[in-house]
Amino acid sequence: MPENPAIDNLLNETRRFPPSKDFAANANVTEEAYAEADADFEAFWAKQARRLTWETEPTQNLDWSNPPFAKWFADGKLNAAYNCVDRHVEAGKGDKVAYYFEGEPGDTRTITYADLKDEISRGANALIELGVKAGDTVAIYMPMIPETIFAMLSCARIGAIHTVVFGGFSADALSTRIQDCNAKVVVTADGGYRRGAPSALKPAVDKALESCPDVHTVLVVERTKQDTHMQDGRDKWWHDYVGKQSSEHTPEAFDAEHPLYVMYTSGTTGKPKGILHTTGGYLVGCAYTHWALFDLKADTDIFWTAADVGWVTGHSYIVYGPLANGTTSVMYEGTPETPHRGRWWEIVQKYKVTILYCAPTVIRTFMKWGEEVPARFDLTSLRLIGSVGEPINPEAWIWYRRVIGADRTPVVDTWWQTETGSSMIAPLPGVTAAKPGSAMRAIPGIFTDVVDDTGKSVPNGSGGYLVVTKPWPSMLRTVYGDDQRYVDTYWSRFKDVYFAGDGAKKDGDGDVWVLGRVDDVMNVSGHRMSTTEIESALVSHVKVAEAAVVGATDADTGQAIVAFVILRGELPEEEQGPELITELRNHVSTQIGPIAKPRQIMVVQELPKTRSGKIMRRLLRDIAEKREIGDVTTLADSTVMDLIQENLAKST
Ligand code: 6R9
Repeated sequence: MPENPAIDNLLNETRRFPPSKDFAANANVTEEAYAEADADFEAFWAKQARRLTWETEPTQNLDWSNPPFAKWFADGKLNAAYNCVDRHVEAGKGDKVAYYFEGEPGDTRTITYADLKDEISRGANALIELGVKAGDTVAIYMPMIPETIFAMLSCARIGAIHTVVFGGFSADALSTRIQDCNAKVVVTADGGYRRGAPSALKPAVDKALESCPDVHTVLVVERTKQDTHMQDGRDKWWHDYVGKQSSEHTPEAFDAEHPLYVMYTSGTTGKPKGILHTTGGYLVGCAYTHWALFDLKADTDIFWTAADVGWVTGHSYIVYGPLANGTTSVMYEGTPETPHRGRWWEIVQKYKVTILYCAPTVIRTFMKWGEEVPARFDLTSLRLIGSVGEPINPEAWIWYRRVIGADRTPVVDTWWQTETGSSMIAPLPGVTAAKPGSAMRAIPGIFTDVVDDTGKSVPNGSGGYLVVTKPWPSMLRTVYGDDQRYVDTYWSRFKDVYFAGDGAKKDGDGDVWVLGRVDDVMNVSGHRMSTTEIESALVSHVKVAEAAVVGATDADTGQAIVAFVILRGELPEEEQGPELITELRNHVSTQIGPIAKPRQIMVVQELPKTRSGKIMRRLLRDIAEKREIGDVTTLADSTVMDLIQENLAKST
């Protein structure tokens, strides 16, 4: 169980925030939805499937004949891009804005649904000309610009599987992912804008492709116009190659279970898992939750998910959910403090954003910057604000509602994962009297529980492991190319239920308080990283013999990476100073990406291990969080902890 002494204080939280009468009276979803879904959850989801336009309407709902491999709506056929774009144009909404794009340097673009249809038709034609076929994979390594979305939907349109690799990841991370999913085409850009300056992407692609001989084409979007090396015969400018294509393309319908995308996420071992989502069920999950949890009024709302498209939150709530629902969204390229700390609030004011969805880590940053910053802007357009990525602590929740939501808007804290595809546990904005810090309860059609070590449901007031007890449409279908890993990771810990890897508590009312990961996956600013991945990077440095990494509670980033390293014996004292620590931090950054840079690295002589050789990270976390050391009885050598502490006392 995750040890989290703060949780008992959390559970004493007594503040309640019901929706206003007005909000409740006009809400999309009422309390009856729970009972309706409980009575027949398959019928409930079959009804939600009617939100989409099917070329062949499904007559089947859930096929669970081969658990844990689910099929949903399997005899239905549809095209995801048609559902996101063409059908809105056909319904006379071609002039409706799909995205207001705001570049970091202040450049803007307005993209209508008709524009989107032309762009993705050209993209589809380009991919076809390059020989990409339904079922092939295309890797997308991009900044936050509209072409990222065009590329994703161009793939979806022809039934190709996209895999978007977060632009902050390193060349190594990119090449591993390209190899794992066997992509032969990569879409990238010269660079993007980050903190007021162009930041190159293409060099990382060039480096990654040194170990990916199967990639025959790289399409390069021109964004920053910086000097860019183009390899003859392999690299093509997007504006030349895609730009010359016809904007006519008729989308073909695919089976509901046709793969839509793979998104890589950290696992407990170093190798990332390729989470596979398929077309019909995934889109149903995104469309329903986007409509229900954000109380979406497609005709009037201006929706903004302030997250990267390279995170699942971007896939589901910048791209697929909002577009399936015909929404107008804002897309912002850069960081919140460029060129000033009020940039987000300026954007809310400028576009009259009505719904904002972001992560607790950035809310905590805004708290640090002070409420006088948002106070300078008109935020009265906001009517609902959401949170995702990690547990939101009550102070941040209250601040978010009071300062950003004018003490008026519902705050919708949504628990979900790359694997779940769409939101699972959240308040219903027009129904729930929300508690700050709790994601509340499973939404209609989703069934979760908190269980003990033996898989038994715990009583209210107790903690345990968070599980999902019934299949759901947007669930992952497998780990790409590794069915066994899918079974082992998610369906083997407990019988017949999905193991989410999170610890949680039920309060006295049965509402859920998510505590965080129970495995060795850390959550830093909403990004998941495995301890093993970072340890491998550290150990790959010539001066490091061994490394152990833990996530320590951090007021800003949720968790922060703290590393313990054992140096190689031959290193003289004078070479073990601050320069070495900086060198190691930078090394991790180039190996994995800046987000993986440890906050702190401590040099130690020994690491605490069990008899079977497993590092006991729990104990290192005690040190990192400056707590009394917990139980050491399962250590192979119980004096190791004393040694580490003596060692650290000397060096600080
Ligand atoms: C969407 C997303 C999933 C992990 C998940 C949990 C944590 C996400 C949360 C939350 C508490 C919330 N998490 N939302 N914890 N409250 N509202 O974040 O996907 O990147 O796969 O991470 O994030 O630990 O298991 P992903």
